[in-house]
Amino acid sequence: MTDIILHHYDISPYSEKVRTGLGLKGLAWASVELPVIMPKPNLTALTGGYRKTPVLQIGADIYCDSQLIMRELERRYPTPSFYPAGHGAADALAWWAEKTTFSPAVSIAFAKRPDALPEGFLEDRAKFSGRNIDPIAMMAAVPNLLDQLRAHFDWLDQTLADGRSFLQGPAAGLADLAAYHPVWFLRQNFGSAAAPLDGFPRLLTWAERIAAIGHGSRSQMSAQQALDVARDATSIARATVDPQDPIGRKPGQTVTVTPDDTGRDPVVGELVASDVHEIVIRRSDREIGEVCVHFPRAGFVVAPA
Ligand SMILES: N[C@@H](CCC(=O)N[C@@H](CS)C(=O)NCC(=O)O)C(=O)O
Repeated sequence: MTDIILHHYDISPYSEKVRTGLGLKGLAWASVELPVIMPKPNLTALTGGYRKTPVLQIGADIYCDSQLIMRELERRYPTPSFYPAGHGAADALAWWAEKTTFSPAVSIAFAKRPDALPEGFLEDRAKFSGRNIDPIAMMAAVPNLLDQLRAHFDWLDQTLADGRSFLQGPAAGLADLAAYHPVWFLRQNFGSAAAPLDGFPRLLTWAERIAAIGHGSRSQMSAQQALDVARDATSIARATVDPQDPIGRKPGQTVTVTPDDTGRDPVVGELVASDVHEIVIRRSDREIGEVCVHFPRAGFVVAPA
């Protein structure tokens, strides 16, 4: 049986980024299907309140946010690498691409495909984003969202202009997978040449190449089985001081960790380890006992509890 458990749902773009990452590394993994809207009691038992999709579980270690999930997959399974052209630029490119195109892509689908949304979805996403979601205003915003996507897609398309297969050269990497998932979502909802992708044939061919990577080897697991795995395992995290921490945080301190954009549910725990790109906190749940929850640093607020 595989140790890798992905908590996700099929229509989630950020999950598609991770599923394709698992495919690129040729990994076997267990799929736990999450509800698309709250409540998600089995997930929050593991995370302590973090509700976003996807979450990776390996034993009693819970990795939140696709940024950190990809980092952990790279650490545990370095070959083939998500970084065929090195670190730094790949991470920055990934951050820019998904942060600028995910929100317009999903907003267009929410406005134009209400038929595809489950009951209670817009109310749930209003709470999730902290904004009022009005279907009429959403529809009125579509032309501008298409303009925004077209501008960003053009930059991606220009990057492929010299005939390279992937954004940073001949091999697919993190930047491709991050740029791909909003494109995938548009194509899922509006067909393979969905606007404004129809203006970018190079980008469409690139998307086909990424789709061909696949998802690795997926098997089913129930949420209860995943909780049992967490309960029966011990975390791999070890107390580590970050000598460069800008405000001198130390293992043993109680902190909250909260996303700085959407789904801002704080998770409270005892700091175990941290560095420039990761913070690990330990928490206890009545049903599963102790787990360590891992978060990225970029995009998260760490505060004393
Ligand atoms: N920065 C997060 C973003 C994740 C995200 O926004 N995921 C969406 C689904 S693709 C989500 O959580 N939606 C609300 C939900 O599933 O409850 C990541 O990289 O994982």
